[in-house]
Amino acid sequence: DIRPELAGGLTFPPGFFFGAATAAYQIEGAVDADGRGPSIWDTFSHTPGRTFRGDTGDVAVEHYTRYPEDVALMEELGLSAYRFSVAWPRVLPEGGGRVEQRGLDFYRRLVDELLERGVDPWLTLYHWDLPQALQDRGGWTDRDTSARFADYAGIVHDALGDRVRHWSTLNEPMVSALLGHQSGAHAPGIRDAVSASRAVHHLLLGHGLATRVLRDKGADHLGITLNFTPMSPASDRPEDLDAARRLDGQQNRMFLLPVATGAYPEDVVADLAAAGAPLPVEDGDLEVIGAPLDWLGVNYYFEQTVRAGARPEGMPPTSFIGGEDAVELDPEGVTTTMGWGVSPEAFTRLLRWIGEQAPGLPLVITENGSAWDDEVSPDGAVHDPERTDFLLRHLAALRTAMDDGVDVRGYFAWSLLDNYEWARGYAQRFGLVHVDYETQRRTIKDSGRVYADLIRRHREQG
Ligand code: GBH
Repeated sequence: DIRPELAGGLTFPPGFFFGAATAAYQIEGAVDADGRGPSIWDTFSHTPGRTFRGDTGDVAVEHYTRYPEDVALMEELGLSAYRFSVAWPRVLPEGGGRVEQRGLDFYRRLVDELLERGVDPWLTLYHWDLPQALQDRGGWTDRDTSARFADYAGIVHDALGDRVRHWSTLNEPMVSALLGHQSGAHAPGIRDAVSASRAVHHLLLGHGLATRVLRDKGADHLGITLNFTPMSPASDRPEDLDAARRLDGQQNRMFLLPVATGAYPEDVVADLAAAGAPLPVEDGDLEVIGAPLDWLGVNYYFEQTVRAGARPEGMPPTSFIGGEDAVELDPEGVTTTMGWGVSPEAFTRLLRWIGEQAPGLPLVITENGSAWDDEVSPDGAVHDPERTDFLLRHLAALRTAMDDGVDVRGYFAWSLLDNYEWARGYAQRFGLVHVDYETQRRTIKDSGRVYADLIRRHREQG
C-alpha cells in the first residue's frame, strides 16, 4: 500500500538532508577508460560461475560518460546530497606508485557538476574495488594494504579536498572482509577464516591510518560507513542465544565498537581465537582505529533471526567465522526480490542501540532501500508502490528514533539508479530511477517522485 497520508505527515527538523547513494563499480562502466587498472571485482565478475548470469560491471549504467545527465536527475529529484565512491584503480592503476591524473580528473568534473547544481558531494574512498595489483600481493590479508590505502586517501584528498567536505573511508568493511574472504560470495572470492579475520583488522587499520592522513590534511567532516543487520535468536534456548550473539558480534559489534570506542568486543575476540583465526592486532593499532570521527554512516536493509544447528544442504556457506553451526531463518511476510524481509521497526531499534553504543557521534543514514521487479509501463512511468511503501515506512521509523533522541543528520536512499548489484548482477533493481540496460534510458520511478515531493515540502518548511 502506498501511503500518501504518511508522506504528508512525515516531517523532519530543519537542517536534516536527503540524498541518494551509488558506488563506482556499480554504475561507472568504462572499465578500460583513461588508464583505469583492473580491480578485484573485474577479476571476480569475469570468473565463470561467480556472478548471476556472469554479469559484470564492464558497462554498468555508463555513468562515467553520462554523469551530467545523472546529476541533472539529482537536481530534478531535489536531492541536497549525493554519496558516491572513488574507484581506487582509476587513481592508482597499480594500487600504488604511478598516479593516473585522468582518473582524478573524472571525479573533479563530477564534483564540479554537483556543486554547480547545488548537490553536496559525500565521497567514499573505498566501496570494494581493490586494485588487482594489491590483491596479487595479498590484498586485505596483508597488513601493508592498510598503509597503501592511507596513501591513496591522501592523494584523493590532495585532488578534491578543496571542493569536497564530507569524507568516508570505507563502505561496509564487514562485507569486504567476510563476504570477500569467509563465504567467498564477493571478490576476491576467498573462503578461509584466517584470511577473513586478517581482512577485518587490516580494513579497520586502513580506516584508522587514512583518518590520520585526512586529518593532517585538514578534513573536518570525516566518517566511516558500516552496515548493520540486527540479529535475534529464534528462541531463548541457550544455543540459539549464543548463535545470535556470535553473529551479531561479527556483523555489527566487531566493526562499530573499535571505531566508536577503540576496542574490539571481548567475546568476539575470543570466538575468533577459538576458531583458529585470531585478529592480527599489533600494539597501538586500536588507538589508530579508534581515532575520533565526526559522523558515522549507517547502512540498514533488514533484520535476521538465527538458530543454532548445522546448515541444511544447499544453503550458501556462512559469512561468519566459526558460523558453520548457525542458520539464518527465512524472513516472514513480504520479501523483496533479494529475498530480504521488510522491517522498519528493527530500523528504529537499531538506531536507538547505535545511539547508546556511540554516544555523541552524529549518525547519517548512508544507505537504505529495496529491490523489486520494476518495469516501464505502457504509460511511460515506472509504478513501484512497494518501494514507495518501503521508503516511507523506513523514513517514519527513522523519525521515531530521532524523536527518541537519536542524533541523525541525513538520509541517503540506496540507490539513485538501478545498477550492478554485485554477485546478483543486473537482475536486482534498487534505483529511484529506472535504467533500461539496452538503451541506458533513465526514467524516474513513482517512488522517486514521492521522494522528490517529500524533499520539496521539507525545503519549503525549513
Ligand atoms: C549494500 O550492501 C552495499 O553497500 C551496496 O553496494 C549494495 O548495492 C546494497 O547494499 C544492496 O545490496 O552477511 O551473508 O549474512 C548490503 C550488504 C547484505 C550486508 C546482506 C549484510 C547479510 C548477509 N548487506 N548482508 S550475510
